[in-house]
Amino acid sequence: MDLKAMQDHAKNIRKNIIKEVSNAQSGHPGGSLGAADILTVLYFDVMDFTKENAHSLDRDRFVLSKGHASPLLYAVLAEKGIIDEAELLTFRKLNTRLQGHPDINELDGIDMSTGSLGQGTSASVGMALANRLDKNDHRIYALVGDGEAEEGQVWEAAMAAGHYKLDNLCWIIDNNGLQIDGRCEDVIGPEPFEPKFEAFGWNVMTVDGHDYEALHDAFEKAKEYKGKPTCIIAKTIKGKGVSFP
Ligand SMILES: Cc1ncc(C[n+]2csc(CCOP(=O)(O)OP(=O)(O)O)c2C)c(N)n1
Ligand SMILES: [Mg+2]
Repeated sequence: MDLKAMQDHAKNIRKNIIKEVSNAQSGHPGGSLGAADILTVLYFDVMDFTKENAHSLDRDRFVLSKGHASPLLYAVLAEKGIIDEAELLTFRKLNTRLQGHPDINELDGIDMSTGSLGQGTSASVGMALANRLDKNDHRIYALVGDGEAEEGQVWEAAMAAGHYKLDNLCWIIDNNGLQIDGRCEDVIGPEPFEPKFEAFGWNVMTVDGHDYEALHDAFEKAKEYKGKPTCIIAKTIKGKGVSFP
């Protein structure tokens, strides 16, 4: 993995997140910035996803289950050359393709409409099951918020994925300890994640969500792991990369 290239991509992505949200005067910067390193590694190191194959289903797919982090997904798609950087300034404007929450009908690189927390997790399970039935050996990834994991649907989806032994499915929990109303542990504490996912039949790893090598290794191990879905608990800092609150 080219560390310098990863850092450069992540820096551009973070700059564009700030541009999108400040231009719209609306949106979720903290949860977007904090997950920027995870998506950088996924899109520039791990996933089979290019401008050329973006239109196809015969590639790895990604569900932004924490759909409020749409500025991050759009910035990644700009960095991949799927959309022009200039279009990022239409974020949250009337009639834009870059809605406040991702719309699968708008762009090739949006693999599921999300925004209602919890729903993307179930969708990712369905996509992984469908790939198995279709004998398509591409993988399904989903980014799940830790606050999102307070939704019951997440655990129903987790139970199904464990039951069906979906080893083509990889969730990443963006474990920043915070949700919109404060600290997750003060709202409905969803932790500890490791024993819960293990009990639901998952292969579980915990990594520093800003360490490119650690993320790379975890994703590679997940690819090799057979017989269970993988959940990567990524410890992150919400708003990482900017010095102002
Ligand atoms: C079903 C549902 N309930 C409430 C919301 C409003 N909401 C948007 S972001 C958010 C907090 C999510 O926290 P977390 O998943 O930890 O993501 P982070 O903000 O840390 O990125 C909430 C409650 C929503 N989008 N969907
Ligand atoms: Mg959170």
